[in-house]
Amino acid sequence: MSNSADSQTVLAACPHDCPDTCSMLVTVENGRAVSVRGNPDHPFTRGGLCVKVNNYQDRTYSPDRILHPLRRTGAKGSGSFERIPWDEALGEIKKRWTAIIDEHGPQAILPYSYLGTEGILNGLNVGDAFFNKLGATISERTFCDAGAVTAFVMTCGPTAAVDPESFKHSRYIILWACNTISTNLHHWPFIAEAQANGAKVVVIDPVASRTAKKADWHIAIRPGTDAALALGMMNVIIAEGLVDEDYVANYTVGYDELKARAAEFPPEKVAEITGIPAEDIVTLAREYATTQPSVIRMGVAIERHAGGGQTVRALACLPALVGAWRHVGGGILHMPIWAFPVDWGALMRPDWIKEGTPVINQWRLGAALTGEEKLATPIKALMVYNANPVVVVPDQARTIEGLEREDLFTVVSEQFMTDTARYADIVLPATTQLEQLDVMFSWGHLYLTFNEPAIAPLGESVPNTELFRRLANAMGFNDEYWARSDEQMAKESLDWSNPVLAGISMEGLREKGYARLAVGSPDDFCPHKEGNFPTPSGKCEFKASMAEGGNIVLPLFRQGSNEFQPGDPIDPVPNYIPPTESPATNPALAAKYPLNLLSPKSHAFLNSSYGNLQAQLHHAQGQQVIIHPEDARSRGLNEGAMARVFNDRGSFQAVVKISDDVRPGVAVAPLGYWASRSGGSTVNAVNPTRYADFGHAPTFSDNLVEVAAS
Ligand SMILES: Nc1nc2c(c(=O)[nH]1)N[C@H]1C(S)=C(S)[C@@H](COP(=O)(O)OP(=O)(O)OC[C@H]3O[C@@H](n4cnc5c(=O)[nH]c(N)nc54)[C@H](O)[C@@H]3O)O[C@H]1N2
Ligand SMILES: Nc1nc2c(c(=O)[nH]1)N[C@H]1C(S)=C(S)[C@@H](COP(=O)(O)OP(=O)(O)OC[C@H]3O[C@@H](n4cnc5c(=O)[nH]c(N)nc54)[C@H](O)[C@@H]3O)O[C@H]1N2
Ligand SMILES: [Mo]
Repeated sequence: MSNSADSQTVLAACPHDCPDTCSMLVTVENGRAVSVRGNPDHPFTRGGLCVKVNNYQDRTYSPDRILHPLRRTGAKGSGSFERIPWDEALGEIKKRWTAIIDEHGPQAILPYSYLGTEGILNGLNVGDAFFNKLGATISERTFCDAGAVTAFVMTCGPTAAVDPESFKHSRYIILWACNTISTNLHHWPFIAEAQANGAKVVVIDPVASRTAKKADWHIAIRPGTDAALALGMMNVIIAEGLVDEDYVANYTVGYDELKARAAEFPPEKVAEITGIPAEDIVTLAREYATTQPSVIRMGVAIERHAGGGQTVRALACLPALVGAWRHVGGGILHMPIWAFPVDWGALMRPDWIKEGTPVINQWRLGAALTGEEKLATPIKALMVYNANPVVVVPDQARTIEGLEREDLFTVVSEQFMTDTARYADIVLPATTQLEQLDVMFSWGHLYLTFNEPAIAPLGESVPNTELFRRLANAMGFNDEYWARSDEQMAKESLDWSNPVLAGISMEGLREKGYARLAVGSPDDFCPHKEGNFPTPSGKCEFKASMAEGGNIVLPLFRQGSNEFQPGDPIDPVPNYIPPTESPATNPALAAKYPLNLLSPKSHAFLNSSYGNLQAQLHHAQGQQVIIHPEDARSRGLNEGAMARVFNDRGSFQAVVKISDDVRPGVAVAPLGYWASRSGGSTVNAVNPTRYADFGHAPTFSDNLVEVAAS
């Protein structure tokens, strides 16, 4: 898109790890990006951006950007660096890595990355081929949805399931552990349209979130008890004859087993577990079953406790039981990623992984660096890109302790001097989305989006693709893989033989900025009207055949392996696994630490990104902890006071906010504040590193603390 000689509009895509993947228009004047706005033509973005991204050019041009390679000059963590040329940085990395490989082997090198940018080229898998070639230890990335994905695939198979745009046809919408208005904003207009047409919107959340406040009914559940609620709904649906018998007979397996399990969860018992009155459970079940099309939108937050996997299993069984899949706008929406024909294997090259390469999970970073985790080869070098582990990983104090190790050689590729980058020996400058080319899939809608670079890279910053080309060259790798341009990589990242790309070409995608996958329209997309679930049985599996092998971590999260984890047997029929840390399951712990701490996403940050930028900090202020008036009163805490939030794992300081938006017994400390700006620690100082039941998912919500005046 070009307008005049000195003003152009460039078609871009929001880079963030967010379901919305917005189509953006960047105005460039005389080579400078002066503004960004949402693309009004895009059916999901509809012209709007969010409070995080609507000034994205200020992120790009921030005076705090890292624009040159840096070498540490002060103590680790001090933030003292000097500028060095790229050649010198690469030379030093090569020298240190080579010495470490000679002495300890390549497994002493640990890559660490996530989704700082979500692009297919520069995102999750950008460094995998390089580290596989090097023979480095594998970093298992299960930050987000790894348990839910496993559970969903076990039940319904890898299916896009429901078009989020089809929600305009829904009559009963349950937003379950999902704060749409903060975390999936562009889905809201479709929900609001249904609501305006008479649909009932129900939000199930321990907190009266921004979204809950717009709902017709907010059900304030006790954290981590959602599987009991789903089984209780099934109990009522079965007892009252509201099952779609025909759908169940033709398109599901394991109904008898599910029926027996649901019988264990009568409403009175579920009321005790969940804190929801029994009559509300009955009403919810009846309305959900009989108001078709009914649809459930699960948030990622649903998986963050001991039984997160089984919870998603239970939720994913509900639509088949009531036949919601028969209707456009009926079913359950998880992540439509399965619709995108990305050739992940071609990007990550699992064929280069050497037999027996060790795997370290992201949660275990502190343990791995401090020696608590017993490793055959100790970690001597760490490379972080697309991630800010000091802020986003539990056991924050131990992560920092590990990063402080004098003998650890740390390289960080970043846009900003984050809490993690401060501990680097070498920092490498990364471009922002306005300076790089990428193709985006989405985990919240059915459009591919193209990101055209709007401006040349600032300073000496490079896209991640180029970073790994330079590292490969420094290490003497001369495979074809690194000879490809970004354009060529973009083309080769998609499987063009897949019918969902019918009528789409790379040229067309670039010209328009986005393309809807050829999966039908939001008015007729109804893939499971007659079953057709891509599971081993072809049916919705109430009793999961995949469970027989045990637990799995899918290859996207743990490259090259979708093996079942031996010794990790799981119940093939959805069940309720109580939280590990709750008054009901651990009264002794609850006596010491009575509050269940949640750390949801901040409205103004994107995970840890923007925790340093003024416009967003203005909205989010400092690290806060929100508690119920009764809990504040009994602790003598006043609004605005500083408090210490703590348990045996650690502590952080936060400003007290008192609100009956949270249930008594629940506290909320949003994620994203930087430790270096918050007295040295933030919410992940107190969070557990325990895995949930499926997919090595996190257990952030399964977390007891105490709050005291400080
Ligand atoms: N307590 C608690 N912890 C959590 C969560 C929670 O809810 N509660 N949520 C978890 C979840 S769901 C997630 S997804 C993770 C997110 O964890 P992360 O992915 O680590 O978080 P982000 O802040 O999105 O991105 C990390 C960094 O990537 C950098 N970056 C952006 N683009 C680029 C690029 O192009 N190149 C390079 N080299 N760097 C770039 C950004 O500047 C940023 O500092 O956090 C997890 N941690
Ligand atoms: N503004 C903003 N948007 C984002 C992000 C961001 O950081 N900021 N991050 C992006 C990423 S990586 C992700 S994964 C998504 C996550 O988006 P969501 O899935 O919406 O996740 P959260 O905001 O962590 O939590 C959503 C709601 O779940 C509730 N909750 C917590 N525990 C439980 C529970 O046990 N049961 C129930 N029923 N509810 C519970 C919380 O109170 C919260 O209101 O957001 C994406 N979008
Ligand atoms: Mo996430």
